[in-house]
Amino acid sequence: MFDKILIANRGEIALRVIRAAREMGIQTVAVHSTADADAMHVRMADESVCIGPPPGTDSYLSIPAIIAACEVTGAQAIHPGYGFLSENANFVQIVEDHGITFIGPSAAHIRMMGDKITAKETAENLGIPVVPGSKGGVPDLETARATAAEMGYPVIIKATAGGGGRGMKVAGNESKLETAFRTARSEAKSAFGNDEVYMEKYLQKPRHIEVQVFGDGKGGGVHLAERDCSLQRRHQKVFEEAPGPSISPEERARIGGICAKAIGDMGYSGAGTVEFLYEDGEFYFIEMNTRLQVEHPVTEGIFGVDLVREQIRVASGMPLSFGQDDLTINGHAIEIRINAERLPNFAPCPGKVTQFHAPGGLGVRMDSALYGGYSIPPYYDSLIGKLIVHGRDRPEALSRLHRALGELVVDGIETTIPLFHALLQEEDILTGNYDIHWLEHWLAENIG
Ligand code: MV4
Repeated sequence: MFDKILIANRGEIALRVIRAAREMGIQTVAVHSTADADAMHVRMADESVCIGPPPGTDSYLSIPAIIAACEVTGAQAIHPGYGFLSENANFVQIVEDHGITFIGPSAAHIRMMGDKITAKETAENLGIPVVPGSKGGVPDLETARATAAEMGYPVIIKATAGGGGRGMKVAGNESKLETAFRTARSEAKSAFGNDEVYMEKYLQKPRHIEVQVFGDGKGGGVHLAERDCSLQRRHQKVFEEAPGPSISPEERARIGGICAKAIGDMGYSGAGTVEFLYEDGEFYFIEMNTRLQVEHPVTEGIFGVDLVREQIRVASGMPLSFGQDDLTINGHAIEIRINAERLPNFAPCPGKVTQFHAPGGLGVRMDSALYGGYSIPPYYDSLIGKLIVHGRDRPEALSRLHRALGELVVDGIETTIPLFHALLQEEDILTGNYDIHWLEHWLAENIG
């Protein structure tokens, strides 16, 4: 096991990793920009290194600065958190070339899943059900026309180098195809420097269901059920829950088993998420994320396992602390993401937090790097905390969320807290009756 690890991140996820490491008796090194000298992750770590000026590109994304911080402090491994360098295959290669362990999958697996066509082909070859679509890339308009005619409209055009919703265009019929195709290509070119696109049948009312998986790097794989993350605004998740309220135990065992076997067969190492669209009782693979996700605590809540601890164990060559048969779901968990944003437009709203009070009590977890008197810098994303609740069933988790939300105090800045007070009054939220478009429709009718 490692003696010391470096956390190449900030905010709540840096705290999350420090906490797991400390419970394992591992020393921690925080890195920070000059804007984060007073940040909680710097205070909570055993040591810290300033790695550059405020913009992320000059600090949390600076590979030389992070490698140097490892060498200066003697950290043996790097945990990337999410975002920043967490899915950068070149970074992983450089880390390993310096004799440092990356706490995450191999550069090859990250690269494979970063290319969305290769990801889909790989998934299909491993027996995972995928969305019907083009075979590989769609090089020109004639191919696009032929592919769409064959599978039927509506279709969606996606960037091969994309993911997370950037560079997608929907065409409802043939007259819309040319514009959609050209726009998708030019947006892909400017956003990713790669204009390759592929095409899929467009699913109109799916849910976003993602399966948490873990590979031991030695051919073994397990799944930890699914999360329903359908409630999103502009491809940013807002509310996530586990297990999915629309998924039966039989469906869970089937899709989970397929994913666990695939992850083992790939020789995958560490935590991953297999993303599906779910419609009319069918799962359709869209992408795989090769990192720990923001919403991992809901999975931790229902299984009672520490996913970061398992990531560190696997990276150090140890086995997972559980097998599939040790994993049983206990109750229900919900996470809400609290952003420093002003409604109705969700405009970022950094500034000084004059008062902060985190809720507590049975089944309540608040992951946040806030403290009273902290000034939220304007350079990074606007997530300031995650409130996670657990209950014996979904209604208990919902009433606990309502109660905990009432205890939460964040003064001095605008936040998205009022959104959740409103959402918890909605019948569709209370019954779990929502799809990927529900929140955007609700916002259009109720907010601004
Ligand atoms: C789709 C789709 C419908 N049909 N693919 C958006 C993010 C990216 N990960 C995939 N996305 C979608 N892919 C097909 N074939 C609809 C979406 C989509 C979406 C997916 C998940 C959660 C929210 C979403 C909001 C709009 C569109």
